[in-house]
Formats: sequence, structure tokens, C-alpha cells
Amino acid sequence: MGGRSEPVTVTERLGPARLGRLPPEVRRPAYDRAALKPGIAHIGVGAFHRCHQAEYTDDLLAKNFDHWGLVGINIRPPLLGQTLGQQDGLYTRLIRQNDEVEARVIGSIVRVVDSQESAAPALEVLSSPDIEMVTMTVTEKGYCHIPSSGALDLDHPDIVHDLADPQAPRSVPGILARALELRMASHGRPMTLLSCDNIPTNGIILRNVVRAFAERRGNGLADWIAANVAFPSAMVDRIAPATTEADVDTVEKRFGYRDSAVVVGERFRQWVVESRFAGRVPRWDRVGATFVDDVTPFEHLKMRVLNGAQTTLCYLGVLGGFEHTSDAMADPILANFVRRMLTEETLPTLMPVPGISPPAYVEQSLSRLTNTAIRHRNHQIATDGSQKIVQRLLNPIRDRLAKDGSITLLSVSVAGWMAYLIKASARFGRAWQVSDPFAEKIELIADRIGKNSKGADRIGKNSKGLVEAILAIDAIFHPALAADDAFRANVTIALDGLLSEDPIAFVRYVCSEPTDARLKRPARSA
Ligand code: CS2
Repeated sequence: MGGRSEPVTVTERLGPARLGRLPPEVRRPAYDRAALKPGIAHIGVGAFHRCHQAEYTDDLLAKNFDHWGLVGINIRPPLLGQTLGQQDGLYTRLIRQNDEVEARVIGSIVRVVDSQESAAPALEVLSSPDIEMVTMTVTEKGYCHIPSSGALDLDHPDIVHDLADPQAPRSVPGILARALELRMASHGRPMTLLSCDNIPTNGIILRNVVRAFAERRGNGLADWIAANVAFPSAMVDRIAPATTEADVDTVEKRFGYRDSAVVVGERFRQWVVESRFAGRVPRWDRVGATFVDDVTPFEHLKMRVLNGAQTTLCYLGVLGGFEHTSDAMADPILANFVRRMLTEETLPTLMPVPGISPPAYVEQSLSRLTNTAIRHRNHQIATDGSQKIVQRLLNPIRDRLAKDGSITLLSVSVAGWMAYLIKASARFGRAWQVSDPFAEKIELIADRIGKNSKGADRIGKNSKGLVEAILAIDAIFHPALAADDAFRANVTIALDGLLSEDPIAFVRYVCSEPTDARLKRPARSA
């Protein structure tokens, strides 16, 4: 006995008390947080929001244009109210560019409510007269729409639930419709619902799903929404992967405080918003956002080039054994493939973009993806691919086919998505775990076709059957596209190659000659 117990050193947590004692290299909110009033709500307070809209709002507050703070609402895991609450909404945003680290504490979030168990906390915020602007990042599948058509999926279990019990909604369309109904019935103030997710014409999709839901309520809500609610479209951009324990540790080691809500992003950021608002508008355009009449050219550029490259690299990357985007980009075969895909097939589908040169944008995007300090896992990007490939790959393919252009390389990427899900099936010994609303369906297809092919080892030889069955999923593949002979043939050859022992060798082979000469385009049927 007699030993002395070691003193336990507990690193102090980030919070208002710590703000005055941050190391000088950590930038802090340059405004009086106590004067902030809740004015903006955001649904989905994940890494992306904390690295993007919340930072723009922090910039705006520092310039004293507005005094509206953000109220964050999480309707899906994780619980954040406590994590951010114990830090009074403060968190560190790190910019990482290879060896550089730049830290800044963001103060624009005044409160976070968890609304996973019940919609009540979300509804209370969203129906408050203080809130006239709601931004959201709820992921592609959060809109409960059919990816290939954009219509509300009336068979979606959450929509079925919410239409039966509209006062206790679970889905985003159901929660928004209920909040608007409460506004209509109380103060009647207008509102802007600003989608910040990577779906094409996100404002139109959001308006469609909310309106379709409201019409079924049949109490004048749809008309009230048409007169009082704006749904601008927006393009948002900054690569901000899910935070890891290592990120939290980095802050603790470098700056000497504990912050459980750290986010890490790249330096690049962009936000283009359609100027179509109702109610008060935070002037994000004064701090770097662009308000425009039409977002479409920006949205095509970003989703087809940057997101298209990420999606391609994630599937081919996993198949080739690479963990992060930057690892895949470090592979000369994959980097060459993605550059050729973007330049030869994607670029010609883009419309002129005000102030941006698309070829320069391609180079800039590829260079962003080489940033080794951004640990963006290929499996993270691969998540929910069925909700992403329409805007990233299939829409450019349809545009190419309409102009009789080659689609060989884009088809390899589509086949990459298929191979990724097929290899996650039992037939392939569950090569990895996947998360995609269509994973089960593809597993059933792999199982059925696999049986017909007499054993798991032969599944790759039945790519034609696999492709036919997968292309028949019309919620993803528009029937006209699924019926296109060139598309079917290209995807089949690519899937065969990607399910082989050496998928990267196949990618090299595809790139080894002019694309049209390699994967043959069958004659179009009349
Ligand atoms: C990524 C995006 O996970 C994904 O789907 O492609 O989150 C991407 O990093 C952002 O859109 C970049 O702005």
C-alpha cells in the first residue's frame, strides 16, 4: 500500500469558458454570440452542414449583416443535442490540405434539438414564427422520392405511416407538411425551404414531395403552401467526410481541448442558390455564396464532374482494394480512367456555366480528390449509390445517347456500382458490408442469377443476366435507358470485367485504346 494514485488529467472541453483561452492559431467567432436570435433552422446537422452552411452563417454573423443563429434539428441518428449542447453549440472546423491544418471555432449554431424518437421537437422549431428559413441536408433518400422520376414514393413505409398518422410524422416530407400546417393554422408566416442535398433540381423535388403529401391532406394546405412557401434549388459543395476519433484526437493534441463535434473539410467551398425566397433571407451572398436565377448549369457541373468522379473512384476503388478517394486517385490507372471519363464523356454533356470553364473545373475537381489529408472512405461515398447514380452517371449517359456519343467509360462506372453490390451478396461471400436501399433487391438478383449460373464462381460469366435484371429496376433506371442496346451492351461487358479476378486490369484495358473501338456499340435497333 502507500502508493500514490496518479492524478487523472481531463482535457477541458470546448465551450464558452474556453473561448477566451484558445491557442492564437485557432480562429474564434468574431461577434457577440449572446446577441444571436434563432432565425434559421437546419435539418440534418451532420459533418457537411457543420462544414458548410454553418460556416457561411458564421461568416455572415461576423460581418454583422444579420443576427440569425441556427437551430439544428436531427431527425436521424446520431443524437447530437447533448454533444453540441454541452459545448453550447460550439465546435471546431478544421481545413486540411495535405500537410496544412487550419482551425476555426464556429459559433453560428445556437441550439440543437434531437427529434429521432418523436417529431414534436422538430415541429416546435419549424412552426415557430422566429424561423423563416429552413435549410436541410437529409441525404438523397431523405426525400422519399423515386430517383428515376422524382415523384413522391407513395409506397415508402414512412410515407405510408405519415399519411395514416400525419400528426406524428417520421419522414422529411411528412414533418415539413405538418410544420407548414401548424404555421398555416397559427401565425401564417411565410417560409423558405432550402434543400442542400445532391439531388438534381433539389428544390423542385422537395416542392413535389411536400406538395404531393399536402394534397393528400386536403385541407387547403397545398394552396397555402403554393402561396407562402418557396423551394429554391441549390448546389452545395465541400468535401467533408464523416468525423473520426482521430480527428477528435488531432484537435486535443494540437490545441489542448476536447471537442466531440469536430468537423474536417477541404479548403474549397461553393454554394449557388436560386433566388426564389419567401420571408427573411440570410444574405449568404455577401459572404461567398452566389444567388442566381437558374442553378441547373452549376448543379450539372458539380454532380456530374465532382460527384461523378467520387462515385466512380469509390466503386472502382473498393473493387481494386483502395480505402479512400485519395488512395484511388494515387493509382495511375484509376486516375487516368476518371480523367478520361470526365473529359471524353461527361464534359460534352454540360451546359455553359456562368463564370466557370468546365475543363478547368474538371482539373480542379481531380486535384481536390488527391488531397491526402481528407480521409474520405470509398465505402462512405458508396453508401446509397442507388440514390446517387441517376444524377451522377445515368443523366449524362442519357444526354450522350441522345447525341449518339460514346458511353463506354460512364458505363464502366455504372457497372462498378452493380459489382459493388453484387460482391456484397452471400454469393460472393459478402466481400464487404453495404448500405443502400436497393441492396436487398440486388442480393436477391445475385442469388437467383447465381443459381442459374451453377455456383458462385460462375456468377461473373452471367453478367448479361445480372445486368438485365438490375436494369429492370425502374425506380433507378428509366425504361427508355434500360432498353437502350448500347447501354445494355456496354454495362454488360464492363460488369463482366469488373467481376473478374482483376478488375483494375479491366479498367486499364478499357483505357488502352480509343473507347469506341474497345467496347463495341451494337447497331441501334430501328
Ligand atoms: C459524396 C459527397 O458521399 C458522397 O456522396 O460524393 O458527400 C461529396 O463529398 C459532396 O457532395 C461534396 O460537396
